[in-house]
Amino acid sequence: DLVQKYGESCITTTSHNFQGMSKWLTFPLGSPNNIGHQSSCNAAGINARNWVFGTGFSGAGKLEPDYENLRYLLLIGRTMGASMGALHTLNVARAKGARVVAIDPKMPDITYGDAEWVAIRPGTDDAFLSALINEMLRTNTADLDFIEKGTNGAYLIKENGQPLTQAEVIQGGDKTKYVVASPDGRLSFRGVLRNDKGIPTAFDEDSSFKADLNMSGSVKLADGSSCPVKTAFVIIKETLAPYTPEKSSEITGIPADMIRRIARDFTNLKGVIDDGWYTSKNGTDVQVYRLVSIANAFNGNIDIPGGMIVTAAAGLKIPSVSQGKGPNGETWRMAKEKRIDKIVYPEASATFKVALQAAVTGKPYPIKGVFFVGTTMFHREANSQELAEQLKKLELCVVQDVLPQELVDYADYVLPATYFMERKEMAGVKWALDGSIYLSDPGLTPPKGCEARHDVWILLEILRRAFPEKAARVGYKECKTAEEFNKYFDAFTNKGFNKFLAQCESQKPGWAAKIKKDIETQGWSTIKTKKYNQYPYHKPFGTPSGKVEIYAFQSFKNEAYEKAIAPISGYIPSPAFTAPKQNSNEFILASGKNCVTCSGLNMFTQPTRYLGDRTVWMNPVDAQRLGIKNGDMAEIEGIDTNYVGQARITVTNKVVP
Ligand SMILES: Nc1nc2c(c(=O)[nH]1)N[C@H]1C(S)=C(S)[C@@H](COP(=O)(O)OP(=O)(O)OC[C@H]3O[C@@H](n4cnc5c(=O)[nH]c(N)nc54)[C@H](O)[C@@H]3O)O[C@H]1N2
Ligand SMILES: Nc1nc2c(c(=O)[nH]1)N[C@H]1C(S)=C(S)[C@@H](COP(=O)(O)OP(=O)(O)OC[C@H]3O[C@@H](n4cnc5c(=O)[nH]c(N)nc54)[C@H](O)[C@@H]3O)O[C@H]1N2
Ligand SMILES: [Mo]
Repeated sequence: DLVQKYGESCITTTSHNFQGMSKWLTFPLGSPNNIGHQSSCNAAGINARNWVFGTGFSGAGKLEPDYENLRYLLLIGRTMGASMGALHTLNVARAKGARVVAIDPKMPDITYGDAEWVAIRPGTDDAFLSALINEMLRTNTADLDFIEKGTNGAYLIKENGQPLTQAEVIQGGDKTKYVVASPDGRLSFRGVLRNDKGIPTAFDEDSSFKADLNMSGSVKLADGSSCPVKTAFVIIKETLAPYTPEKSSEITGIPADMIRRIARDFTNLKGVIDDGWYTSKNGTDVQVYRLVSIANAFNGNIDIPGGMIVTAAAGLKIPSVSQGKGPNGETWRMAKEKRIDKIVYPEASATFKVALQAAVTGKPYPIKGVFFVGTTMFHREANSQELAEQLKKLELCVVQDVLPQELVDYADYVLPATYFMERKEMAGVKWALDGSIYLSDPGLTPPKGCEARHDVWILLEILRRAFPEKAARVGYKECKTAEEFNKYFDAFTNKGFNKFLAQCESQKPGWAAKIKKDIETQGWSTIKTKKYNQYPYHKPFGTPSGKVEIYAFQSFKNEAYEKAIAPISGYIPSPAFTAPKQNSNEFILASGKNCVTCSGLNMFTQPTRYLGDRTVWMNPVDAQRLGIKNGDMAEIEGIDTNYVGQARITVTNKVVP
């Protein structure tokens, strides 16, 4: 009924990491609105990597610290308490003596052991990073060779902030080639070669040309006029110059000597700063993660052992559904609307909030129905009151989960899904150095009489009952039993795997049998071993220049972007919340996860009710001033949200004043 009245796009799906399943409803229906959870998770990191490393290098796990081989790791708003294997990998390096330093407003679990906790005021990480980079320059420990060759630091920038191109310097020159100068004033041009799909394949430059990082002067243009220029490196130096360790200390609360010591250790040990995962919601997180990447580039540790590396991918592809394309080569026309969040936040990977706002306001277009496929929402969104009001406005609210949770109270329909241990899944291994594939076998089958069904089966069956012709877009016909459905769905996995095996076999006879045996005996097989020193030494990144863009050329792809995401900037006071008044009862509530408390992964929530620390931590300095004792209950009100709640207070030095 809703589709008939308002069109396909009024139906939305969202999930925490199950977009791969929820899209089996939205896309064949014709709605573009399969919108993930990223804005509440790692969207800022994705965006920052996109700005510095470009298309193809921004996604989760594509760039990673070389946890196993690093010597020094700086964690900024990252705890490694995540149960995803990375901590175990890091522990290999720690056993060999690697040092770990966590910059965090509260003491993260990892620092209860031999890792160091450096306390920072929330929302000031960009001031810390600016000082770190500045200090590397002052002590002459930045890797200038890498900056000259591997980044766009030597590229000449005009007074309007935009890069000078070859087209401006010579008649008939190339608009996509940038200009560098030698210390004696000779010019050279740097660009990338692209294949017919537009994917960069190699650099187009004179590799023997040594560019001057500190050039500041003027260049004669093709029309005979003279153009004042500076290198990107000079602009970065000037932008970050005000952030001395002393200045940064005032903003961050980290002692100046400690900033100097961290800078020294970071460069001496050729350390790496983690490029994060969950991002604090300070409204400056893109900026912070860009500075993280810039600092890593200044340390010259890109794609080398122990640095920030590009992970290898196995290249397994399982036929699936995408916008207007089915798994068997089917095609159809999608609704004309754009994905709703992309209208409001075009650069962000996914901002589901826009859909819920549209359920209330009807703008940019009305959203009437949501299928929540494996997401708790009340964990995900900070403002529960606002969320509850938005949920009440939905005409159709469907919750598909393996456990009951708060969202269920707002649902018109609650649909029980099976768990990953009950279904077959084959995919590439994420968050790992080497490119591997794994098979997750259905180790369990739902007991007789159990109503739970495979997520995709539920979704396709709903689609079929409403629009059989749309279900046919993905070759789906009624499946009455789990066996019938598995036969339909697992065929895609088998097809993708067989094609993959054939490709491997053609490269190396006997390889297919080995992969099959690996999968059978251990559940996984490594296909591609990580090769170091590739990007950007031989292969370009996905940026306009192909280099690590320490000065973002993508800021100029749209006029509005230039102001929103400057090519380089230092400390920006948090625009996300009202700053607390000094020595008042106002404070910043910083949040995140640890080994026993969690926001994500509801499965852990029931036990954490009893095991986890659910109190608000407060520094003794504040507690004394406010007359609060350890264990007191307090009423807490959001200055910006007006949300009021009760919480028990733990008075502890494990959190900054
Ligand atoms: N046990 C457990 N493991 C999980 C999850 C879970 O819920 N429980 N969830 C999984 C998911 S979805 C994710 S995204 C990953 C996330 O894993 P991580 O990226 O490691 O993130 P968190 O563990 O949330 O840690 C965030 C830290 O940022 C700090 N912080 C808050 N504000 C600021 C600030 O302004 N500056 C600085 N420097 N620090 C700040 C918080 O105090 C907190 O310690 O974990 C995954 N693994
Ligand atoms: N204050 C604060 N808020 C945060 C965070 C924080 O650190 N602090 N972290 C943020 C982060 S990083 C994230 S990722 C979000 C996560 O928040 P949500 O997106 O709400 O994700 P989860 O709480 O992991 O909920 C996942 C749901 O999927 C269900 N599920 C598990 N397996 C399946 C399955 O196979 N099928 C189906 N249909 N359901 C399944 C689980 O039972 C669970 O209810 O929270 C964010 N919110
Ligand atoms: Mo997350």
